[in-house]
Amino acid sequence: MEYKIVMDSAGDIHSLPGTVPFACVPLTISAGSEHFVDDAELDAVSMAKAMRSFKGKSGTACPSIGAYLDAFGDAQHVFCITITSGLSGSYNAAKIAAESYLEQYPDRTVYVVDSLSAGPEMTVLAEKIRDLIEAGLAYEEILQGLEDYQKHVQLVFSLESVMNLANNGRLNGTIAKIVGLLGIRMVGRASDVGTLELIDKSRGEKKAITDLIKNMVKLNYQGGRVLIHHCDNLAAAENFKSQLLAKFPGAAVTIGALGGLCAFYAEYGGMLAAFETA
Ligand code: X90
Repeated sequence: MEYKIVMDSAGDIHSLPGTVPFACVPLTISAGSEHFVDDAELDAVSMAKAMRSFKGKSGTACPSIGAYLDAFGDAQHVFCITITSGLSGSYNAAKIAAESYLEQYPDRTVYVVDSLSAGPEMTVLAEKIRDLIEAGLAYEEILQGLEDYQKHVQLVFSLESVMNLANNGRLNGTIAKIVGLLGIRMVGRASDVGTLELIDKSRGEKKAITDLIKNMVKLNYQGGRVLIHHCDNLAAAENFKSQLLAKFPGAAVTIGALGGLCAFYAEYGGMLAAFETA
């Protein structure tokens, strides 16, 4: 086996279509004494629904170094994508796993990619790496192609509640107090250092979608590919998609589901969108 793509479960996919071997390394979510492994069996929507009325302590944990090592398996060249190092220890665990893998197998390579993002942006990075591999490019060209692509992809999101983010220290508490009140949503983006940046406090879903598109355009969206992931909010995702298409008729816009980790933090109704800029 020449290449393998490994990604933590914040990337929202458990398998990757195509010819390149893929493994998803799960994060875990806990609510009181209950533990959820974010694997293909987890029902992210039911979990997010149940979380809305859960009053106890809840949180998440990143994958262990050992879990990454197991996922690397016996691959010659590993590409490993993690959720932003600005919010999680996953990148660090992957880097340590990579060092130990290379100590054991000095002739192999592991390239760990800090996505500086989450969800659909991680998905499109995995797809890009797969496409570069399938195109038969040399290793250095794959790295270059990936680096170029990362400069032209961004993440925006609309969240109905940010309680789980705030309670787990991933977001400034003053934002948390406003979001959710009177239907106010947090419209934001993944910042350049991989943290949550507030862009707009939008009242109602319609306004949130208008604001998402307005901000995508400000960030230099000109009709490139968009991947929308949502937590049981297909109506909003479809609405978002049709408004994008009205403005950018040729755009390739696809819709998918948030995985467990992102559903926990983006919460029920949350929506994340990765988009390619010019
Ligand atoms: O290590 C861990 O336990 C995982 C911690 C993850 C914390 C944040 C996850 C955010 C998921 C929420 C909206 C978009 C975020 C933008 C990323 C910069 C999704």
